Amino acid sequence: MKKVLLTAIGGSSAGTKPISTSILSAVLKAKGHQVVFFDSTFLDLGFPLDGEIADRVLQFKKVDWGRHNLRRDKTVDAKAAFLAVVEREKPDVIAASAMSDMYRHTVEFLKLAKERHPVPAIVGGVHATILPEEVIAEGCVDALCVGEGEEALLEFLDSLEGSTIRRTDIKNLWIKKDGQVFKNPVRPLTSLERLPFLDYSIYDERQFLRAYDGRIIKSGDLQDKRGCPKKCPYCANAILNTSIYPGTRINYYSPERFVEEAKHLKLTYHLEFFKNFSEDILIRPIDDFARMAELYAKEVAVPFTVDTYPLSITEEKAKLLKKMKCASVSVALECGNYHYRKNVLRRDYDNDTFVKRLRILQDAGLRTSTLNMIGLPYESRKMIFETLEVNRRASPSVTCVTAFFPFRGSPLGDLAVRERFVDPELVKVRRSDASQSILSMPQISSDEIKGIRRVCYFYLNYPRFLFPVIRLAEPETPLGNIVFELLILTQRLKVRLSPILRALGVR
Ligand code: B12
Ligand code: SF4
Repeated sequence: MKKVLLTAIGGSSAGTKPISTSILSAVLKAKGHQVVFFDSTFLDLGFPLDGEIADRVLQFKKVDWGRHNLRRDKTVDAKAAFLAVVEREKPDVIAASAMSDMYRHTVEFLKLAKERHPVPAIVGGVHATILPEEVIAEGCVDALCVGEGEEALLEFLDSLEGSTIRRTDIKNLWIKKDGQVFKNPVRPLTSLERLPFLDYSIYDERQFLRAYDGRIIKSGDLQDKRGCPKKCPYCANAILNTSIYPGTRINYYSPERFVEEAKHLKLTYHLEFFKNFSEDILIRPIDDFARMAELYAKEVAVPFTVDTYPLSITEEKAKLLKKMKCASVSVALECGNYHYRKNVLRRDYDNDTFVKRLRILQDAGLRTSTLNMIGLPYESRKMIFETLEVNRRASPSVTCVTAFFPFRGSPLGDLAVRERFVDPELVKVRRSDASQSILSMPQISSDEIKGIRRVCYFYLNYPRFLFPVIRLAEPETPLGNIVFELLILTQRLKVRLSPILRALGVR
């Protein structure tokens, strides 16, 4: 039996229990290991939480984060808190999970831990999977995991004798030993049916509190499958589906197993909501999906949000989602310019199709939200407005607009660097931030992208004749700030002013 310090350092999504740490904890405990968890979400690492960024631009209905203590605790030194855990618990191994945004913080913390308590450290998650050469080069990293980690981590623990790593041939792992790096191949996909249920017991109670439609609700995070067959060049799946798991990395839970787990989580943690992290819930073949919907409606019936791909939407599946009590479906448009979307983003559906498919969900009584990126490589102001225009037509309940971030290793991220739209060193040290771009391109500056993002709520919801006024609020100049504040004020008073605004054509 080993004591494992599992970490999630540098995350920004309050109200989320990542599937990675939930499943790794469950798997470790099922084999008799002891798990201590360190999560930095509510500690201050110098960047805002996702909800705070969304608030700046009226992305969602406002919620009172402070009332539920969903804010960072600025009175605690995050690094000291981490070291206190390390020194108190004296783990046999540190197992760190990191996406790219989290990676820099994770390494900083691991370095500190290693100075005080030199035990093996293993890193996994999407960053180590995509950029293993970079990760293994860190002095504080002894091993890393490429792809799925359940079995690999267990084998790694079994191979430890004190601080000595005995085996160097564990599939999915790159292991450093005596100055040499052993790079092992990736094993076949995990058999999901054999996994234990997700372990939420490691999380702070605040990680159960999700903001949804202006309310804070007790929510769980789960998946009915892993992976997506597509290879959009800005997404990790472009790499996962080619160099890591050639072919299609898509792995389904059976309807029975998925529903059994959802029911268990609902009852154990008294949940009233779920976020289903499936990348496309509707890709499941119809018979299987119908079976899952029937069972879920009967046994669980907890509302949930989920994502899908526009072309996966059919009337039959939309009705089944409604039957499952699905609360909201997010559908990515990404860019409103058809040629760019098809040829660069490799997403081939025209704007009419997108609007029609969204309408199918809306007609089935489902709340919809669209996902969009702005400031994409080569994108112009005109193209950004095409994106806003398609959203105006589609009229989702929520339009999420995110500034494109060039994640390293993704084909589009690497292209942005090659084209010199961004300094390669900057990409290494900056986090993605939905409200601002780090790209500066000849046709549009990062300030202009940031400005459009700041006022896009108004471009999406106010009549076109007000666009020149809205444009004045884009730059963060004294005049821009005054106009922006006035627009915000208008919005806050919208309920009261709604009869007048309606007369002016404001939605
Ligand atoms: C669910 C999800 C989220 C959730 C939960 C995040 C999380 N930490 O799991 C939420 C909504 C919070 C989220 C937020 C964001 N996400 Co997200 N998300 C996903 C998604 C769709 C599925 C991840 C998942 O749960 N997979 C299932 C689990 C089981 O797999 P896993 O996490 O990879 O973990 C396995 C292995 O990696 C490994 N492993 C993981 N950790 C460890 C640790 C050790 C020690 C070992 C041995 C193994 C190991 O074992 C695990 C089990 O097999 C992925 C898509 C994808 N293809 O991965 C994007 C993805 C991870 N997200 C991405 C992005 C960009 C974001 C955001 C920045 C979006 C935004 N602009 O707001 C934010 C960042 C938030 C933050 N910094 O905290 C990118 C990350 C790219 C990158 N290079 O980092 C991805 C890859 C999608 C994409 N577009 O490419 N996301
Ligand atoms: S459809 Fe979504 S999850 Fe699938 S590859 Fe494209 S961006 Fe990634």
